[in-house]
Amino acid sequence: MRTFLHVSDIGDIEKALAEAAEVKKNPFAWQHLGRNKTIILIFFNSSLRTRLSSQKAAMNLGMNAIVLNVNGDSWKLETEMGVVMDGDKPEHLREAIPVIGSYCDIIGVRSFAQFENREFDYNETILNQFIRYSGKPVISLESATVHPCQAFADLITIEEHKAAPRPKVVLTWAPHPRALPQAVPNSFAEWMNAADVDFVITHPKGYELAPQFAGNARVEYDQMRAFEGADFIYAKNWSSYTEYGKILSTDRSWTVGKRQMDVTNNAYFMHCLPVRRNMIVTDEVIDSPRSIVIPEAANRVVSAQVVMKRMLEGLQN
Ligand code: AN0
Ligand code: CP
Repeated sequence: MRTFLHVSDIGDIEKALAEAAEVKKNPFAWQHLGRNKTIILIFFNSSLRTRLSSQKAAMNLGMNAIVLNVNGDSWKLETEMGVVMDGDKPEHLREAIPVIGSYCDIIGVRSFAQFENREFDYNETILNQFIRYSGKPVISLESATVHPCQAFADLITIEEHKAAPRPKVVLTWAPHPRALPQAVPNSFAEWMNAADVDFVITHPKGYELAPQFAGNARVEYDQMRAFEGADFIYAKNWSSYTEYGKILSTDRSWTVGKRQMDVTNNAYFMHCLPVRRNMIVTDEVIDSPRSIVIPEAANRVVSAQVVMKRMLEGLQN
């Protein structure tokens, strides 16, 4: 595996889930793969889970992990090509990336959507420069349009908790005071469309996801109808794709509470975290025994470890 952005990068889903179960059961069994290998994790944006779970996954594999916070610890990096660098950024990605590549075997990059230009974001301009100029395998740790480590962990969590062979999974938009990226819902939709689940997306009009991610998923604009009989509720805020980066609604009736959960099939509640309580979800729901947000976050180590393991195996050949 040379890149990890899309569900297609993981290949056969059943095989990936079986490998995840194996890695979870025996996390230290592949330490030989990471011996004398280094991963560099680059963060252009904040993180709690991704930076800790990626480091833990690397350690489980016997790898060294180096973390760089671009906006705190290093030179600020220019990302646009062809600009006169007379601003506040003393170094260009074009040099920084091959330099980083020369110090490591695998690179992970977190670089959120910037919301200035949809084409710049949806072309994954920054991540693609890492892929092109580093010469190393690259993992998206949430880039402009995708968060595949999260979606893979979500799929593992659904697999572990499902009671029916083909559960009903509902992705619901929920209100939030700030404009958030579409990366998490994009990847969740992409992975659920590929998995063996009955997948429904619900959101107010204007929050349609990009077609390449929404695929053929059923979209239901009535949240209560979407929730009927659901086995898993996956809440997330995102800003508009069509009116790019805009907040079109702050309707608090979309906050996931007991009213909506009561029409489900005693559904589990999921969220990638960080979550704003009583905006996205009520205390009552997130504190209930059906909330699986903590095991979901714990599975971030497992998904990251499967991805890194496959990349290390690729380096052996
Ligand atoms: C980010 C987002 O919505 O993409 C990260 C989620 C993993 N969330 C916030 O910025 C609050
Ligand atoms: N879910 C997730 O990626 O969390 P962080 O932003 O804390 O890494």
